[in-house]
Amino acid sequence: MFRIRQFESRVITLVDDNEIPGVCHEYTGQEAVAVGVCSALASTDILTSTHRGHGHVLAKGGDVGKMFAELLARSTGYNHGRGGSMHIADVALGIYGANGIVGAGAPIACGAAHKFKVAGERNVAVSFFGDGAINQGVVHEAMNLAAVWRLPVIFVCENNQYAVSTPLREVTILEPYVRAQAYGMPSVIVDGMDVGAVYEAALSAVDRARSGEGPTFIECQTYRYFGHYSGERHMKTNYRSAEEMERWKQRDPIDFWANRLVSDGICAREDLNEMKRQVDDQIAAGVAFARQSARPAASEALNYMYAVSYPNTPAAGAES
Ligand SMILES: Cc1ncc(C[n+]2csc(CCOP(=O)(O)OP(=O)(O)O)c2C)c(N)n1
Ligand SMILES: [Mg+2]
Repeated sequence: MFRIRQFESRVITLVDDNEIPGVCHEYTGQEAVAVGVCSALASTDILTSTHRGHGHVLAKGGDVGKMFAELLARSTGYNHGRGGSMHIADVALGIYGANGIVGAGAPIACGAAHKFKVAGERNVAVSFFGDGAINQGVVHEAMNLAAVWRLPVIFVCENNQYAVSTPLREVTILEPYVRAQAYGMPSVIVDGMDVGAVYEAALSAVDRARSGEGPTFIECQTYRYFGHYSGERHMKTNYRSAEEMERWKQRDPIDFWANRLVSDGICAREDLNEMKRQVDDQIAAGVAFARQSARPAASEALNYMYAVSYPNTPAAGAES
């Protein structure tokens, strides 16, 4: 969780300094969701992510250096510098892509889960999406099919209360987890600021999916500390009150668990501080790696545009 927190803090300064082209959607505040869910997964399980995807990638084992390199548009990045923040993927790690299209990860997760089922592989697919995505038709199509086909999918709705500046309650009848019940799958709501609660819910969903019982829906109540995207900090918005933001920060997922680990005698404060120092070193090394990596050459702009290695697809001869 602290690695995600520090990664995003560094992203903010790199965007402001124009080292990261474009914008990013920071995950700060929501760390317990990605970490709680991914801690319940095996390395062979997969996830689909969102426009706010850095936390999911890091929690599934993403490399800090390759992520910064992607954000800084370098050839050493996850997508060779072509994708940026909203397209980071690493199939080997089971990260089937961040995605700029709201809700688009849900059918992709179902497709992966269907493959697992057909191939007799006991893997699980997780689809992360926001509260805004619960009004996308494709998410409902995905939930229906996952239930009918009993696919090993976990739908994780990160309810951070807003889609851009629109409060969930203004555009959504019933809470997301209640809607999912209509598809005949177990559906729970958990405290998304408590990594333990998220982990417990994810663990039982994973058990269920792995044993062939089908999908589960988990709504995580959470909050993003910053704006919808990095540019919002320079805008005068007032859709969230200072009191509301402060109330959520009082329940900070990292502080809460750090205090709990220390008070339960599981680790000493000094151990946590040492862990934080190590994370800060990783972040600094990751940025240095990105900065010293080359940018793609203009002559290579068309590389990686088309896949030529898909089974039964004749190789086109050009580089994939
Ligand atoms: C299909 C589609 N519609 C609209 C958008 C524009 N858009 C990008 S993010 C976003 C809000 C998403 O809200 P939510 O799903 O709650 O995720 P959060 O940003 O809160 O993490 C919208 C409307 C989009 N990218 N894709
Ligand atoms: Mg939201």
